[in-house]
Amino acid sequence: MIDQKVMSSQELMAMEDKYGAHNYHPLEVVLAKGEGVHVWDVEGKKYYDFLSAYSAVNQGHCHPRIINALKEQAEILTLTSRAFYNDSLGIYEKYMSEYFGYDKILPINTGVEAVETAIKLCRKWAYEVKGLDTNQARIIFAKGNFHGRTLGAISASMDPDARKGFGPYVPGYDLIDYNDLDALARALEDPNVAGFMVEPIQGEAGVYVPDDGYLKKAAEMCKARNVLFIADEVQTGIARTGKLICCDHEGFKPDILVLGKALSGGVLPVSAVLARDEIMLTIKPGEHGSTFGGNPLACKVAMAALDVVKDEKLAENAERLGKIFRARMGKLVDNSDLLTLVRGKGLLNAIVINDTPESKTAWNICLSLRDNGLLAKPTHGNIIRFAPPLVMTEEQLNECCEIIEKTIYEFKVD
Ligand code: IF1
Repeated sequence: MIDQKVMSSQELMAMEDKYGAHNYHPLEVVLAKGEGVHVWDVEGKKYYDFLSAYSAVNQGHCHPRIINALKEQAEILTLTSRAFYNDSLGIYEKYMSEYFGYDKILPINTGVEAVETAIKLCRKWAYEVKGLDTNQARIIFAKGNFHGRTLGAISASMDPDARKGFGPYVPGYDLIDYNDLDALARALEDPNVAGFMVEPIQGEAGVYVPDDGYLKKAAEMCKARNVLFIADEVQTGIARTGKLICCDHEGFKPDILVLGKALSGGVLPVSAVLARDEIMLTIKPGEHGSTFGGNPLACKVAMAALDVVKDEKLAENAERLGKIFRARMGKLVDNSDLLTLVRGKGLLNAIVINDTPESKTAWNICLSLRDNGLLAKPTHGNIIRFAPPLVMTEEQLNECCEIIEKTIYEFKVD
């Protein structure tokens, strides 16, 4: 066993570089502890976490109620596989069905597995209920999407980094412009279209918020064509945007709802697909699953994580603090040549830097933010995403705004 206490950040980063695959380029900070809205690095420096593990830690780091649920269940039963029943799964499924208002849930692990599940479910429904000919089903995706890293997900991607060198890709996909109802109408003319999968806000694309009413209208257009509207709420779901799920802002329910990340408060990979019986019951025993999906530990952790969301009114807090944050960042945009705009919903926000996507400006601003005690990460070159844990107080948010303002005002472009 290596004694971690004597290792510096530099040594730990060098170790990752030498022994780990180079599929990431992290910001240079080595985290060793988290609590609520804060994380600490190996040297003991404290930071505000403005990424929240890409919105998996909405409930804050190491939330005591979630960690208690983890500890309690970990000593009793962790995994049985789905070869047998277990005493937590049914309780969790009922809880999820009532919490989100769907007939059924299919429990799985990572976000992208839930995305894959939704795609398979949509195809199965297309053949068994909609009545399409074998292998003819098509699914529409929006350009700029991010749905994960499997072949099924990257086949829908246009991002060369995510895609290039990994072909051949999964067929049966159509891509249309995001936030473009005319493009959707044209794509829906193909009678073989079975589903439209979309993020209610495109996270990776740079927190791109569509026009008010776009999602609801898109869902109505799908319904009129007997096409399933599939919402990938892996990032936008679980209170992040100021409502339980982002589609709630427009008061409609997707046919298939895909959830992940904060379903466990960032404690374990827990994801889920929710749908009504007509869709969910098209998948029969043996046709889909995973060893860990629906394990008792995940079930107990997820229920605790969702209890926290309700009891601590995290959606309401995200809605309220998000407005304060955007108002304050809006003023900063007006007063600084370095920024062009702020956008977002709830506590999923981004600022756009007044520079080319190829420039290092956003990255360098994130390094300065880090030095000033706040961690955020650029996305798509010149955009910085701001997504703190939703347990933040107004006082803490104001302190964070001061850090961001100070950093921007003092920043010198190379
Ligand atoms: C990485 C981004 C966030 C997602 C949506 C499915 C998944 C994700 C809408 C898959 C995952 C992640 C994964 C992470 C980077 C990240 C990300 F920057 F790429 F866009 F969050 F903003 N649907 N998003 O956002 O979920 O299988 O990862 O659990 O390092 O790839 P997963």
